[in-house]
Amino acid sequence: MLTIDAVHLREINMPLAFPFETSFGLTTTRRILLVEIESDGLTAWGECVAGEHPYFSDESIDTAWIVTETELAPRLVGKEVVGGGSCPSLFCQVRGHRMAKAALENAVWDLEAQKKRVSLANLLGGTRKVILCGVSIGIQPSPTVLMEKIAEALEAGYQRIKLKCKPGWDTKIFEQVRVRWPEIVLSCDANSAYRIVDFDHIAEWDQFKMLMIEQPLWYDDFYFHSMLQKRLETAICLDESIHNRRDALAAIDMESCRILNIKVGRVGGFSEAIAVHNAAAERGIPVWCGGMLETGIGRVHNIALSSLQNFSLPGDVSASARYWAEDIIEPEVMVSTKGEIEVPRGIGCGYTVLRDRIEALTVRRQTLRAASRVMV
Ligand code: OSB
Ligand code: MG
Repeated sequence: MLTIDAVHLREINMPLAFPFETSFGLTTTRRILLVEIESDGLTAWGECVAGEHPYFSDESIDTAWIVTETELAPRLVGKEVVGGGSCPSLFCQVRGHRMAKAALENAVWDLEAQKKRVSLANLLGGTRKVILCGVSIGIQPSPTVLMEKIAEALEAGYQRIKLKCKPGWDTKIFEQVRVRWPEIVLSCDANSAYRIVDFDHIAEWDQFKMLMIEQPLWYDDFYFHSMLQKRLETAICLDESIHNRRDALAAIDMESCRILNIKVGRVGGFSEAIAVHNAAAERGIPVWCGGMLETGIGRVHNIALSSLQNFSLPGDVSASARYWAEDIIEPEVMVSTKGEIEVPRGIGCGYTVLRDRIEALTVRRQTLRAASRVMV
């Protein structure tokens, strides 16, 4: 059993090493909610992947902060829990707010791994020794800059290139990339930038033999994706639409997609991420681990998750240096020249969290402690 003695919330501000542009906007600096949970002298961290604005999902760092402070952390402090798997039932009265829930749940899994003296990957049921890495390349100021970014990533060894796209930054770009690199594993991610009138336009992309087209239509849609999938040779991959195992089952059953992107924050924590993974595995649907421009804390949790067997396609989990001048963990996440990250075998998440660096980046904080402990 784990006794949850305290939950600490903090917001850190960190500039990205390179601005990141998607069809829904440009990110240059990240405001990030970190949670730290104390239990019997052990401590573990979690990262909330909600953005500054509710553009990717309906959560933002500010909604996550208030829900964590007023609803979620009070359901955890002072409790005795078996482990990370206990969190969904503690939190289930609160609807939605999955990214806020995931930050806490994932930290509890990390605590459980430390307590049992096993690696987090092991505790989650992971068997892979290395994970397969791709990159997600944002919309760039010009095609020339994009081509340089792709060349760099390929030279570094990344196994798959994903291009962010939107109307006006799509067919012509894919064409140029394919002329220069006819054979690379290529995909694109529209973050919901297209509509039914664009079906013919999207169908033209079959010629580029991409591994997948990620979330081309509405962020909450299954039905029209299934209509589009019928028109395409290329697989559709859903990201935004999938919030839980039932969504995955519906999407697979309706043939809305042939591949799933799993983001642990988007589905509310490791328990649901494993459930989505297993549902997909049982139905022969490959999955890969998405990214949300995480710091090292969220990144190492993504590495542990990606060690599950059905994460058979390269994910968006890449080296720390692609995001940060200095990460907040040690060592930084490194990718081999084969485009792989080694799954740490050490106890817990297998990396050291750099508290001093986090301290220097902190702009607000809050501690919730079990009432009975405050009095002694
Ligand atoms: O749709 O996968 C996405 C980043 C922020 C929000 C949504 C997405 C992304 C990425 C970047 O594609 C993935 C990463 O490198 O962390
Ligand atoms: Mg995506």
